Amino acid sequence: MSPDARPPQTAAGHRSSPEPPAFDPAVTPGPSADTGLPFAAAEAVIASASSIGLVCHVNPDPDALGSLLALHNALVQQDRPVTSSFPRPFKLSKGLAWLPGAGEIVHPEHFPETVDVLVTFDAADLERLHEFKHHADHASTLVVIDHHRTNLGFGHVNLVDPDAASSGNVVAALLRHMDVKITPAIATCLYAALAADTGRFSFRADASTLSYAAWLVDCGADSSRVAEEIWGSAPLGALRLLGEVLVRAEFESDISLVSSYVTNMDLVSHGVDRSDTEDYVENLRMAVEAEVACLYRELPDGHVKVSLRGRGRIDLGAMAARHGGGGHHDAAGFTTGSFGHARACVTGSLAPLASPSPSATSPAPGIVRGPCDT
Ligand SMILES: [Mn+2]
Repeated sequence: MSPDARPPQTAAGHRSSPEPPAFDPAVTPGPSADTGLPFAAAEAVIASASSIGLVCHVNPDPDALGSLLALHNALVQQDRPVTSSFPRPFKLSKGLAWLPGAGEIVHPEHFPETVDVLVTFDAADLERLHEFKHHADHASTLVVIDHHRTNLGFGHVNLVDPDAASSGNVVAALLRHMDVKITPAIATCLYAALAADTGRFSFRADASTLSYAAWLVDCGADSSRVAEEIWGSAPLGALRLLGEVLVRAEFESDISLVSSYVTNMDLVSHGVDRSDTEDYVENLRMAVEAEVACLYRELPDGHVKVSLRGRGRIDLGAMAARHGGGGHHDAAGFTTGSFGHARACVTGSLAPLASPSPSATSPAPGIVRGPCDT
């Protein structure tokens, strides 16, 4: 964004204004007109659609749900024919169910068989949409909104920006093109998306991200409630189980891995919903001894979901992709058949990175501590 593109500051840009501040491209990051993304095409197909479906990936996180709800609320505001959903098990954690518009999301069985335009959020590929893959295959126009580097653009119109801090940033840019008034409800959804995908402003937290966050708060985003509901609250059983998971943590120094696990029986014995364990891996990631943190979680069908977190020196997104999953450089995951196989996949992928080079005494790439190259 060139500084020259900054529009004249208006009264609407000040906090004392009763109106939301103008969308300021100088402080609103994410894709802008000069990134070449087809915002005009997305706007046109949405404007002319006879029915619009919005879906995000399975087990929505705050970015998936927040980016979906931001556009959902905007389209409701414009009286557009929109229906929103996400795949089974169709369960939101308590920390997300309060987000504005969440109560209007319909169960997959009530989603129209076909829609004119289907918009997907934060899903790097069709598989992440589960049963909505069918709808994606049959929609007259498929619009893909995402920021995963592994997203190759599976839609007719692809708003995919790997440099965007969250999928919500891409939605914000689209809303700007659509000239949508950013209400407190929309701002809160976009803020939740941004806060989550920056690790609560721990990474990708450059000046433009923080300016964008401030702009959302100016627009009425309830930043305190986002912090309290999503990260500041948990059922006691979930905290007790987290304690057990941390006590179980193992450290394998040769591959610089800290790992632990959650079984279905753990959930039963503590009365915990699976969605309440989504962030456990973030606690493991804090272990300063390890380059990689890994949490294995058993799924109802006995498969195991592997969540990986890193410190910048190993491309976990690429590693997860080799096992049929995906994600970002420092946060990725995949699903596989059993605890034993999951563990073999992870340790087998890390071992070559940890082995000393046969021709040199220097540490192997990927494990060496040094300047982060990401
Ligand atoms: Mn995301």
